Amino acid sequence: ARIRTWRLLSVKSISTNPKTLVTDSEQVASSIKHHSEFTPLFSPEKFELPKAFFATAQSVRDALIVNWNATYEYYNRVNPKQAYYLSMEFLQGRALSNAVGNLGLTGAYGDALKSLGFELESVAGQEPDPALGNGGLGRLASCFLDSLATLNYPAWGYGLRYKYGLFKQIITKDGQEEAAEDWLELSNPWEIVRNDVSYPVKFYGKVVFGSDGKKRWIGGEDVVAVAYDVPIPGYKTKTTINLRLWSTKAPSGDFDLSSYNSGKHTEAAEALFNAEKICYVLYPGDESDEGKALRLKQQYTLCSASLQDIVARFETRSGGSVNWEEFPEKVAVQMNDTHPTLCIPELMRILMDLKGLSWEDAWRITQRTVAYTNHTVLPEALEKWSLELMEKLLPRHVEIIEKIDEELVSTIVSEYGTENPDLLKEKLKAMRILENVELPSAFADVIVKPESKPAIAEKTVDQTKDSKEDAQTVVKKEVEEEETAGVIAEVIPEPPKMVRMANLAVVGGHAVNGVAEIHSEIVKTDVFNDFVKLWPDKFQNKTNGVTPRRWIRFCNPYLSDIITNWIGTEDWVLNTEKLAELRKFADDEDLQSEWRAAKKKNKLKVVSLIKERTGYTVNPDAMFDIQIKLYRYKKMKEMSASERKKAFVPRVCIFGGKAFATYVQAKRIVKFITDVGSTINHDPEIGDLLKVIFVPDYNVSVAELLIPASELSQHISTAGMEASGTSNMKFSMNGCILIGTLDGANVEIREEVGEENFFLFGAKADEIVDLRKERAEGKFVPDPSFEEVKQFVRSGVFGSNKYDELIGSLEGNEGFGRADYFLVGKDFPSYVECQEKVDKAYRDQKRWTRMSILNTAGSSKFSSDRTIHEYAKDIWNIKQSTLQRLDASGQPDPDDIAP
Ligand code: B1H
Repeated sequence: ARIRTWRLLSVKSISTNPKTLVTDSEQVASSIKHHSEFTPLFSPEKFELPKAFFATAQSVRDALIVNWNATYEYYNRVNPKQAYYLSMEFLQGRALSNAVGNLGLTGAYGDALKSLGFELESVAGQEPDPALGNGGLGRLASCFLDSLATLNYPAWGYGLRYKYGLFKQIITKDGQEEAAEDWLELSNPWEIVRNDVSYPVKFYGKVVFGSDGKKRWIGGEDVVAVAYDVPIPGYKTKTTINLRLWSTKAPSGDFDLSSYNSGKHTEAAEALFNAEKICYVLYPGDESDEGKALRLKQQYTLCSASLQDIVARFETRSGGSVNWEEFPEKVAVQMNDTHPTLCIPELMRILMDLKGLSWEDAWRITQRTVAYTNHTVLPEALEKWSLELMEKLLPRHVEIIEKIDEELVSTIVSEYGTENPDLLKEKLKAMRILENVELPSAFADVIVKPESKPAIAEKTVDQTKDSKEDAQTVVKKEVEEEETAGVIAEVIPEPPKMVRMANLAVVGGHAVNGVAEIHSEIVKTDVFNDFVKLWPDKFQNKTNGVTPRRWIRFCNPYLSDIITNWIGTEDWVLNTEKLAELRKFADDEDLQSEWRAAKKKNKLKVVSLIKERTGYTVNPDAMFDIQIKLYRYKKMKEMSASERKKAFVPRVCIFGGKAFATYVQAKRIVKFITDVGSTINHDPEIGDLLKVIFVPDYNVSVAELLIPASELSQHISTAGMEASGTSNMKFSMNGCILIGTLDGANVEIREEVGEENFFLFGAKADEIVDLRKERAEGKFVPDPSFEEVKQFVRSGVFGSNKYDELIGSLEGNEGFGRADYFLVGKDFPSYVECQEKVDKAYRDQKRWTRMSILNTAGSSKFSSDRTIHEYAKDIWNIKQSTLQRLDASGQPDPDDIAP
């Protein structure tokens, strides 16, 4: 193989010492052997699987570092505008196959490992699956990084390096159990710790005036954030960008040696633990006050360390002359949901308190720099923080937020005037950043007097009280005291003062986007409607996407080869528009049979996975489907064996997913699915006609196996609830047909693949409000088929459990929450009818395969490359910038510039 020499133009140190990318399988093998000897993780005498993985990963990392360094130096030299994607979650998945695939070295690594006695696939299977995210939001961030690198955009990701990723899910007879996921146990071969890149992060303390008359925040607790860099290679390009993850530690000197020596070992190390625990787990439970404070510390650590780093880079790249007005021309900060909203007051603080800018200048620069992506419209999911907690933890930021709120009040007052006080009051209530907080004094008279409060509440609630009791408990207690004293009073507890992060993000950023067309419409017409009236140009849509590298090319090599053969080029991996060319072959019998054979091979892999993880044997010729079929089971039981065979297509229903540890209802569902499985899967009358499988510990690696093997996939959220969904895109791309509602990205997928290739059912988003009202008023009675299913479950077929809470939530019985809030009883009959159409379509395998091919052919829009081009152009204003490649003789190779 030709060994390509990569070098940078005009960087002397590199041109005298050309770094070569090892591309030849013999060299690869010797590099792996080298690392097996010099990577000090395992004893030298054996060379077995885990060691083979670590040695291989180290060898790939060498290549990544060469490219990472070159990319970094290139950006330093060219100084382009750079985007920074800040996210509390990155759901990266395994890196080995992806990295060698993007480097174009799959063949070389496969051969090299063979020569050493291993298969690349089993070596790659040794890698722990890093789950620094919960689901869609974190995986989106990781897909974006892949697209940014692939498309040669100057961009970095910033996140936190959690010691424990999303919990490991264990399924027992009692349902889900959680265990810590110690993904770093054997170290992480992909990260590079930068001991020279660390920043102080402060908490608590107070605000004082400095000698220059400016405000300064003196922290009461100091930690240090240290950078861990994870190289992110692009596909078929040298560009390798960076995911910088922060880990926290105590400042040196915080270990209390004298306490230690006097035997107080725990106390001596308290500061160390206090600092390190910030990055222990993703989403620490936040029911307790300590949990809430920890989560806020996490968010602030991400914002503070990242912005200090970004500001430092801006200053370095400015050379001797820093012009702060240029900051937004060199930096774009994207906030992945509201979790990094503290970026806004933090950038203000840095610019004003540390760099000496005025409020006006700092505010203009901040607004031009940051932008916000909204991922949910569910009111209960819009993040709020207690003002009291924030005042303690981040006193200077609260001052800044109060001033931003005050300016917002002023804008609202000038927009709506004071003639209609009720309207003005309503707008202030909806739009202010601070909730349940009196108006700033400048406006107190202009508008309305604050409502008078009950005497007792006013008297007893003292926000400054240093107590773990919340305001409500304090009131209750004192009322009890008063009552015993013979005083009868009705007490309305003062509502808690809160900071609404979404409102802050909308006000402080220059762009706000939703993640699918329908979602962005709801954002505009509903959640942030009042802000749209003030700033219509801020609001945009950026329909999500997924990377076609991980989600088809690498996870589905069988299908990828077929696509490449029929289209005649592998370009589709970069230019997904080319997938549309498959349309003209959709009825071709040869393509159809190849297509089915590929699906079958993928299904066989899942048969093994299911056997290994659950013990169940499933039939690879049954339809692989994701969702429960209770009704189906009941109907089957009512029929004779021959009727059953005629009436139903055999299906394997596969479930995966994790319930947040404190989300009781979700846990009930997990338990229910596994109970249903243990009844149905052992029912001799049913046999292969229906199997219900819950695959434990669902993660990116499991998804990479399930998605290519799936034939039908269910995306059945009540319309208006799911912002976008991204697995729907992955399924469709892999030739799986969706059954779903008109919700999230389903709407656009259906448009792209054609309505005849999508199974649609259910109420539409704009009907939901009225339907809920009707449902609550008892005006519509759920369909009898739905009643039947509920009765069936209650009859005890799935064990002694009656699932009262679960079924109750569908009825709104007392104590079981909102009456069928998700309108399952309404959508159910149209769902059942739609499932009959699915069976009919599946019986005609030619028609089904055609639908499947047309799904892949219509998935072009859902590449995250398209999404990233849109962010780059409409929000970040960054340009593709490709590192020049040199040919072997060191000359610039004009034909060799990445796309
Ligand atoms: C999405 C979240 C989310 N929306 C809060 N919101 C979290 C909110 O633990 N938290 O604090 C965690 C996650 N995640 C998802 O984002 C949407 O539900 C999907 O529809 C969407 O596809 C995905 C990516 O945009």
